[in-house]
Parts: sequence; C-alpha cells; structure tokens
Amino acid sequence: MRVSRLVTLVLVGAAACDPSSLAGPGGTGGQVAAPSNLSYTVEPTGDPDAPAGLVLRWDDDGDPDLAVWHVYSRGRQGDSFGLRGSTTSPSFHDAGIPHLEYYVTAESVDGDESGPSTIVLVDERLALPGPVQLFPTSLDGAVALVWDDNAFLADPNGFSHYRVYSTRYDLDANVCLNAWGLEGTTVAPEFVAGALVNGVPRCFGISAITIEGWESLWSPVIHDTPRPDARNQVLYARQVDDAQAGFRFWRDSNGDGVAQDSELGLTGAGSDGSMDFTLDQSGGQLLLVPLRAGTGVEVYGPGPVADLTSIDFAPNQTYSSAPIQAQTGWGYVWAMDGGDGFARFASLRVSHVGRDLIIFDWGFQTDPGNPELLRTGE
Ligand SMILES: [Ca+2]
Repeated sequence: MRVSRLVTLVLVGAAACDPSSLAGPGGTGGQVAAPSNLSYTVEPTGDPDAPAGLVLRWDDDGDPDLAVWHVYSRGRQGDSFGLRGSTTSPSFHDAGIPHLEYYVTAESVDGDESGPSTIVLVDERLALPGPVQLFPTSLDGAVALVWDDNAFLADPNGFSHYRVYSTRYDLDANVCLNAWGLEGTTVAPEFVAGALVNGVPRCFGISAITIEGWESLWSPVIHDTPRPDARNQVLYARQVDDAQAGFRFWRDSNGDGVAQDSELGLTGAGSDGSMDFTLDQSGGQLLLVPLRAGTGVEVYGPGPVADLTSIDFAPNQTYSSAPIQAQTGWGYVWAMDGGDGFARFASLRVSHVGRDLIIFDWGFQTDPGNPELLRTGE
C-alpha cells in the first residue's frame, strides 16, 4: 500500500495541476465516484496571517463500497500534490497554516482509488478589509462599540460576521497588554462588551470574517473605561432582547414620594406595562413607545440638540402616548404620572441609533410638577 502511494505521488507530480490528470492508484475510473462539493472553512485566530487551521468538507454519497477518503494538498502552485491525510469522515481538519490547494479522492474496499474531486484554492485574498473606524462609548459596567460597516459593504455575499477582541489596558504605560481574547461575535457593526468592572480600562479591536473563515486586518485599536453614569444608557429593541427593552425613569419602590438613587434609571422587560417606555423595531426604524398609563413623549425642538443639558425645560403642551422615532442627536421630553397628583418630567437625548439598540442620556426632575430639566438623574 505504501509503495503504491509513493508511485502515485511521483505520477501526480509529473501531471501539473489539471484536476483531470490527477488520479489515485486505481486511475480515474475506479469503483467509487470522486467526492463532490468540496469546500473549506478557515479557523480565525485574530492574526490574519496565522489561522489556526482549516476544515475541508465534502459530500458522502453513501456508497457501501467506499472504504476511505484521501486528502491531497500542495503549498504552492507548481509543486506536486502530496497526501495530507486519510479519513473515514467526510471532513478533514488540517491544523496550522493551510496549504494553497486541496483535493480529495475516494478509495473502495478493494483498494481502488477514484479520480480527484475539484481542487479548492485556499485564497487569503478573499479576506475583507478591516473596519476603518471604531468608536467606544463608556457605559455603566460595559463599553458599547460601534464601527464602520465597510467590510460587509465590500462584499455582502462573502461577509460572515465580526469578531470582537479585548484585553487589559495599562494606563501608566499607555499600551494595550498582549493578552487579547475573543469578547464575542456579531453580525451587526455594533457590540456591547458587558460584565466589565467600572474604572478598569480595556482595549478593543474588531476584525471581519468571510464565509470561508478568512479574517481581515483589525480595526484601529481603541481603549475605554466603563463608569457609573446616568448617561449612555443602552436599550435593546424588544424584538431582540425583551428583558433589556424597557426603561423607567423613576419607580417609587418604597412609596415615600422621594426619588432615591436606586429608584432612578431602571431597565426591565419591554413587555412589562409598568415601564415608562420600550423600544420597538418597525419598518427599519427604532421607535420609543410609551407603555405606562400617563406617560407621554414629544420631540424637543426642531432638530438635533448638542447635549442632554440643551433640554432645559419641558414645554407646556400635551405629551402624546403615540410611538415616536428615535433619531441620533435628537432630544425628547417625557411627562409621567407621579402618582401624587403631580406630573414628573424627564429629558432624553439619543446619542446612537443602531439596528438593534439605542444609546441615550437621560435626566429626571425629581421635584413634583417641576418642568426644569437641567438637573440630570445622576
Ligand atoms: Ca422613594
């Protein structure tokens, strides 16, 4: 067996790269058909030049005469193909830097080898461009990341997903420590890295992955520090994560009529009718939807506002319970039932509208009936 394989490799080496001229010991006929639908997936590591390996897959035609498949590869065009391995599974894991080209043959129980499958070219040129810009937003115990979707736009059919990496940041040395780990993956160009410790800075970088597994260069690496704040509140659309889709400015849990810190800025389920509002995906927009009886909202002013503190006063008007579109940079004023015969007013400025979530700043006037909104909910 070993002798016949060596003879085969010599013949293959003389046969250049035309698949029809590649054959096993049994020639191109054989008792079993050549494998079909050979494809590959690269295993990304974070380093575009050093994938962890590659997985080949092909169809199992169920032929009872089939004994084993043989995988052949070569590292460069012009080299001869060599046997990379044999397997009884219709897949093959090749660890390390992948070779350039692969094909597979089938061998029958009688030792007859089929002709070759088509050759797959493992082409790192399929890799997408890295995201050109990455923007962090400090959150309470988390960091929200948004980046340019240029990798997806470069090849929507070849794009698979993004990988988000993070590591510790050394504030004194102003460097990201070399202990990068995978934070998560996402299809949308946005990600919230959660369960972070407030006051501890972290570095982040993003790569784009093709459907073959090719990894792009990274986005610029940035660092950010999560911190407790009444700004940069994240709310998800209820269709995406109902448990984090509801927001209530103030809930007087202890019934004393006073707004303690722990009663302010509460997130909960978007399906919970006691929340002030939820976020709803509708027709490609994200809508702020008042929930609780007595809660209404109106846009503040004729256009975007520079900051939350630009919303300094709740206009004397009717506040509608109708849904209203969340738009980046725009301000919103809320009126709510304080439960004591007086209204409560709140301000909200949307700083980011994504596909599945919004980020916003908010302020809440704790003084019953007072429409002054400059004081934030911190
Ligand atoms: Ca209270």
